[in-house]
Amino acid sequence: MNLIGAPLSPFVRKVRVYLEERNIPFTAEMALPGSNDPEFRKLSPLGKIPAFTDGDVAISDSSVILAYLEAKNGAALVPEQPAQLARALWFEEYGDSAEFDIFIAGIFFPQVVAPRLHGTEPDSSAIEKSVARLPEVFDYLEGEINGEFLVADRLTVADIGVVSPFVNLQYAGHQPDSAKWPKLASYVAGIMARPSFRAAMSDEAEAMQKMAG
Ligand SMILES: N[C@@H](CCC(=O)N[C@@H](CS)C(=O)NCC(=O)O)C(=O)O
Repeated sequence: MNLIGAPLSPFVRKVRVYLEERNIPFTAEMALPGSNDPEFRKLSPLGKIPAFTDGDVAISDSSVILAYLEAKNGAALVPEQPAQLARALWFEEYGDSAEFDIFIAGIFFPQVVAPRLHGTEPDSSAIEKSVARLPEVFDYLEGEINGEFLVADRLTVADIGVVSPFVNLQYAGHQPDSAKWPKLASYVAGIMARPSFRAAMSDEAEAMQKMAG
C-alpha cells in the first residue's frame, strides 16, 4: 500500500493515523497538492492529496480510502450499529469540511504555508476573521464531547477526522483554551497523545520546521 501526498495535509494525516492504528504496513511517497504530474493525475484526477494505491486499486479521497480499508481488513474504526455509524461518519465529515475551512484554509494555509510558498506577508485581516470563527467550532464540539472518544466509547474515524485538523491549528499557534472548553481541550490532547498521532507528527516535524523557515 502506498500513501501519496505531503506530510502536513490533514487528509494525508488522517489516512496515516488510520494505518498506524490498525498496524497496516505502508510506504509513503511525496506529492504536492495540485501537482500536474501525469502519473499523479492518473491516481488523483482532481489533483488532491492523498492519493493511495493498493496493487491495482487507486483511490484519491481520504474518507474513501478509510472506507476501503475497513472493507478490506474488517470493520474496526467505523461502528456497525447504524446510529453510531452515522455519528462517526458525520464527525469525520465535519473535520474534513467545517474544520478544514476554518483551521486550514482560513488560518494554517495563509499564515504558515502561503508566505513560505509565495514569499509574501500573511494576510492578517483575513486570518483574524477565521480566528474569530474558532469559538463556533469549539462550542459545537464541547457540546458533543463526553469523555475520551466521540462515539461508542472507543476510537473511531470520528476522532481521527476531528483531531487531524487540530494538529494544523496547533502548528499555527492556536488551541482550545481549557478554561473555556475543558472537555474539548482534554479530548484533543488525549487523541493527539496516541502513538499513531505522535508518529505522524514526528514524521511531519522536519516539514514543519522548513515551513516555519
Ligand atoms: N476530500 C478530499 C480532500 C483532499 C484535499 O482537499 N486535499 C488538499 C490538500 S490538504 C489538496 O490536495 N488541495 C489541492 C487542490 O485542491 O488542488 C479528501 O478527503 O482526501
